[in-house]
Amino acid sequence: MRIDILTLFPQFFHTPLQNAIFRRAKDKDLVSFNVYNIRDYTHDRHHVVDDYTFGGGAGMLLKPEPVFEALEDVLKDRLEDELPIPVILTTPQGQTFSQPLAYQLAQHKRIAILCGHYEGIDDRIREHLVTHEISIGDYVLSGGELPALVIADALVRLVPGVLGSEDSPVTDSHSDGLLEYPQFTRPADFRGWKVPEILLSGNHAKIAAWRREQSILKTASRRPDLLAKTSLTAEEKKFVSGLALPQADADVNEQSK
Ligand code: 6GU
Repeated sequence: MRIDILTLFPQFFHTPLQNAIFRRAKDKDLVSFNVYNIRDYTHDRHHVVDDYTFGGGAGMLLKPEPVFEALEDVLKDRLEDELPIPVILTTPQGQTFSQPLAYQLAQHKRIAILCGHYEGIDDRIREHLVTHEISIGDYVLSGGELPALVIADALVRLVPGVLGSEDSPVTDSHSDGLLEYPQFTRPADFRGWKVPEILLSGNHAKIAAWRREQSILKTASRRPDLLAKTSLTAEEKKFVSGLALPQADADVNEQSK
């Protein structure tokens, strides 16, 4: 996979892209990253990338010319018969990023991410250049660089081979629509807090059943919205409808402690 990032702050990406998951993906030659400075695509002496809003109003907008030129340059070696390359704009007005959207985008060999900035962008960029507008949640950030890294992280870890098989994305929270079950490592008794007995039993069927139940309990108490969208067996549905949720909450919700 190739990820092209267009930004006014290329330095922002240098350290993150050299570490952790990004580094792993690059070292294995599974993903490549290119960061482009939109300012390099201006032609005036002062490299101006923003301008006033027609019709008045506070704040400056990202001008269309450097963004179009940058993206046309980045996409110029696209083969005619290739699928259209998703061009993602990070914006609080976009659709909320999610694991299903991450899976969908991770199917592409290439994507480009345009980091939103200033008070906004000239709407012709959004209308004629961008294919996906994505927000990472209902809060306001100063720029689209962190969202771009968030999106890139979520995609990169889905590229086959980036993660080891032990930490397969299939068991992640959200990948089956449920939150992850609690996990423990040694010691089995830490300061008197014991690991659930069943996990030491060696009975894999029972452990799998316990984990599934814990996932359902946690999702029911913390994210009933997710649970409503998940496919459960008839037996699991009965289990959920029998839950006294405030009590289930006390069992699994660490935040209440
Ligand atoms: Cl993608 N951009 C900005 N500026 N703020 C956000 C966001 C994006 N997603 C959540 N808040």
